[in-house]
Amino acid sequence: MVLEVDDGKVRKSKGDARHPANFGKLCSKGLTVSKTIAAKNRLTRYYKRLGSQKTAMVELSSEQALDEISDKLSKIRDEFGGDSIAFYLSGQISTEVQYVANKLAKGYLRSNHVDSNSRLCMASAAVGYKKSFGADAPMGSYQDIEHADTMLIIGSNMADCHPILFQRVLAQQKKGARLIVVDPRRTESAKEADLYLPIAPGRDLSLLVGWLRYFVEQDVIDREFISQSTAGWNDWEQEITINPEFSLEAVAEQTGLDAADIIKAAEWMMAAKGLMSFWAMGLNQSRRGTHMTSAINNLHLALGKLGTLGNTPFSLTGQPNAMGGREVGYLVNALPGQRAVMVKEDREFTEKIWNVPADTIRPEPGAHAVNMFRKIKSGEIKAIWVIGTNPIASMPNNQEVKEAFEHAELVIVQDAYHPTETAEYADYLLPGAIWAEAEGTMTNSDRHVTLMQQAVEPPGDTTADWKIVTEVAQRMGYRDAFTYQDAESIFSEFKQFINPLTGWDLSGITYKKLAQEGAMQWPYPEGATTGTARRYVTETGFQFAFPDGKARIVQTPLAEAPLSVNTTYPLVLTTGRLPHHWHTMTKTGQVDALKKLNDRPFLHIHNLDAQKNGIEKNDWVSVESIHGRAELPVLIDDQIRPGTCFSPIHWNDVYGEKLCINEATSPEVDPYSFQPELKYMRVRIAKIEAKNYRFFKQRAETTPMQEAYQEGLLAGQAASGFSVRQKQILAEQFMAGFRLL
Ligand SMILES: Nc1nc2c(c(=O)[nH]1)N[C@H]1C(S)=C(S)[C@@H](COP(=O)(O)OP(=O)(O)OC[C@H]3O[C@@H](n4cnc5c(=O)[nH]c(N)nc54)[C@H](O)[C@@H]3O)O[C@H]1N2
Ligand SMILES: Nc1nc2c(c(=O)[nH]1)N[C@H]1C(S)=C(S)[C@@H](COP(=O)(O)OP(=O)(O)OC[C@H]3O[C@@H](n4cnc5c(=O)[nH]c(N)nc54)[C@H](O)[C@@H]3O)O[C@H]1N2
Ligand SMILES: [Mo]
Repeated sequence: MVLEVDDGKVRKSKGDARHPANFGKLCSKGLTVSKTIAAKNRLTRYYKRLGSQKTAMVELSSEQALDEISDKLSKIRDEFGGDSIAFYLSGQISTEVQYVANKLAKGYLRSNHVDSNSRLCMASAAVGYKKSFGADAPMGSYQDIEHADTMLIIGSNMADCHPILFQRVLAQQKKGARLIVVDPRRTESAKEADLYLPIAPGRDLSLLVGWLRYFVEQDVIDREFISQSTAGWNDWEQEITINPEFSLEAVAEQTGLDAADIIKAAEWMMAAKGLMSFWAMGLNQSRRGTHMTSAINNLHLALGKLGTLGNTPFSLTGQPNAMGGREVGYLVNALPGQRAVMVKEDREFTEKIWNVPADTIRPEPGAHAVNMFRKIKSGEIKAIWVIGTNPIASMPNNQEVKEAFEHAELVIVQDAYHPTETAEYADYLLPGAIWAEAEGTMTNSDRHVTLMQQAVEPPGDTTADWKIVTEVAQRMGYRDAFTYQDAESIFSEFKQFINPLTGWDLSGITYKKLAQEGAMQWPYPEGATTGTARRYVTETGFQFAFPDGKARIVQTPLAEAPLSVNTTYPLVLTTGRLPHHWHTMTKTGQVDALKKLNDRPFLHIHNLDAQKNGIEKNDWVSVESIHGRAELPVLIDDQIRPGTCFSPIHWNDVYGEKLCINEATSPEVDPYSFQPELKYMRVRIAKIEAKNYRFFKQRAETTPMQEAYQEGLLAGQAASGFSVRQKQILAEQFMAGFRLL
């Protein structure tokens, strides 16, 4: 993104034409970023709470806050051990702060309780990749889109959640590529599909394995590739061909899809010269999430459609820097450079760079997010430091998380905006500078590292997030290990973690080159002149990140089925995003244009389910699971599967009691990735008395913003590969919003 700065303020944002992800195009959230940087709700001072949780907070100086926090953390460390301190981090903060927080915890406090909101997001894809290819992160690139002739989007609403990338998909479709979309809702992505499969929620694994069996039956397996470059095929082939669960009839029955459509999609994939598969939360946020990634990888391996132009499985990363976090190792089992705490050599390697004695790093993984909050509740973990995420709103079954925070001895929340749901529970609130106000790097879905340059001064007392963490670490007695001149010195230390097995290598990347040349794609070894678009491909063939160089055909049985609906809980609740808001809306909730474009929360239900429950337009309903209940206005139409309901995740406690859908979601986790099943919960609904919430008050004077928004949106559209229909939708949405302004 390029920011136009005038008089110390960001006036306008535009895309960076050089950037290989967007080539200069921005979505509505990017176009209005000047509003969120200067929003009235920025947290600009340090605060502490004198009384119990939810009472008023008082301002204090940064020095005093940092001294007090360091004292309190040191006392807890000395009395209960460093592993009574936990960190909950985010894919929305820089690689540099992720790195220093992880180093402080695992290397100095000897606590492996470092997890992040990536546990709710990318954990299943990350583990799935490791199981298939030996290492995390996609092997292909965005640029494969321009070479694909068949694209599968399964469990992602790319049109709304990766809108700029979706424009590239649509542009390729215009050139003749076929698009298959699998989603229980007829989303904006589904509407563009050449083949739309309205799957029953939670059943994608049947479909994916069913397709694999069909490939076997049609005799299109790339036997040469399988025998040279993979291991484990024969057993799985045998199992899927004899197991009746994977017959076409059984798969059609399980998924609620037409057998003819299942076959049509398979035929298109078989015939493809370039096959790209995209997936996101519709698959990851499931108790079978890891298996789903493996199953998609299996399809590509079986057909030998990977590692060449336009052929790759490609998991879409949600947050701006979740990939950086995965590289840094900000999950409970990981260490920098795609290493693991369980592996002795990895610990030794890390201990050397961190300059700590042998056996400092503990070999057992810490507690993953859901368990971390449970351990806080039980008192095993005493202190938690949250940076750049809002778990009271975004964790499943959030009542449990609230109880955890109530039990904690010390809650530190480092955020850039206020209020947030989580800040209500903080003992200390620390103001982090956001990306435009401090230097740092982020890595995107396709392994491009981008430098965030400082464009404006951070407001008030806000400080770079990494600086806050290192200031506390220094005060806790680790001065030598945490004295960094600037963000780049952290990056330089991180670069030493080159991993020859996985190919993770940033050694050729410097801040200077990033500033001069733009984003750089890893693996990018020292001396290289370009990045690596396709991993695991060598002159002599494929070299996956296992010692024998072979990819693994991972068996993905249908165990761990989601619980079927019953008479008490007859509907399946799924959750997700709207195009114009970002998560818990600390940013987008401040931008008038966006507020008007998506103006209220809702529970989306099918006409038939509305009828069955005596619910009509403008009614409010309670949506209730065994865990809890939310209360929402309804949206009724035929664009969702009967039996399934959907709620966006954006409106939470700050906007009103019982709006938070995570009061009702499931804390069940995938057994390999420990990612919660946020896309599937059995619920019942009932009409309740309508509430008269005014979600967004209308405002009078917004003219300059209207203009900027209109200008930006239209410029974005003009430059894009939108279809005529897509443009119409946007224009209508925009006009609807514009009229309200
Ligand atoms: N506008 C906007 N864009 C965003 C974000 C945002 O907050 N707002 N957040 C970013 C982040 S962090 C992320 S992780 C990504 C998420 O990007 P996506 O994963 O694309 O978004 P979601 O809306 O969470 O879910 C995607 C789709 O999964 C479908 N789904 C639900 N259950 C199932 C199922 O069982 N099977 C299948 N096949 N589909 C199912 C839902 O109907 C939904 O359309 O978006 C990123 N981009
Ligand atoms: N039911 C349900 N729940 C979900 C999901 C779902 O699909 N369904 N999706 C899950 C997924 S994929 C994700 S990624 C999570 C997202 O959930 P969260 O991470 O909790 O959501 P955000 O609103 O993005 O929270 C980011 C916080 O960081 C603050 N912040 C922003 N920039 C900075 C910065 O530079 N520094 C600091 N210190 N703070 C900053 C923001 O103000 C905000 O409070 O939600 C998860 N929860
Ligand atoms: Mo995410």
